[in-house]
Amino acid sequence: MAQYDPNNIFAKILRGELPSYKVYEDEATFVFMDIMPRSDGHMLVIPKTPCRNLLDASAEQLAAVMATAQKMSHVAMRAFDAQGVTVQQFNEAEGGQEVFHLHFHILPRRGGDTVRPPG
Ligand code: IU
Repeated sequence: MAQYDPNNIFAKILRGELPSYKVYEDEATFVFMDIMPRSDGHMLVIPKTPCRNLLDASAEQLAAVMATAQKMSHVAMRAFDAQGVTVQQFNEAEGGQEVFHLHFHILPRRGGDTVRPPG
């Protein structure tokens, strides 16, 4: 597996070098709106520390990111008026990953909708 690239887009967002629409942050995680939403209210949850994907994540990073993913699922239900939530995560290009900083997609769902495919 390739090394973590500190100049990936999400690392630049974390450093404030690129703008993002921030939803939430705590000491270990950061949440922002996906720039190409695949459902209304599509959010991305990322750790603040370097991590390429699930394959190199530490137990601490996973615990923090999953706790925030649960919080954001409640946000999706309440603030984005969802009736359900899809959580997605991709690893390496062959697994569908495009940005190589660990992230979980939080996709608010409503009756009869379809999540648009990535890309
Ligand atoms: P993936 O899980 O690596 O396939 O998805 C990357 C996501 O990052 C994708 O949904 C993009 O729309 C999103 N994104 C973004 O929110 N802001 C950006 O500047 C870039 C990608 I580049």
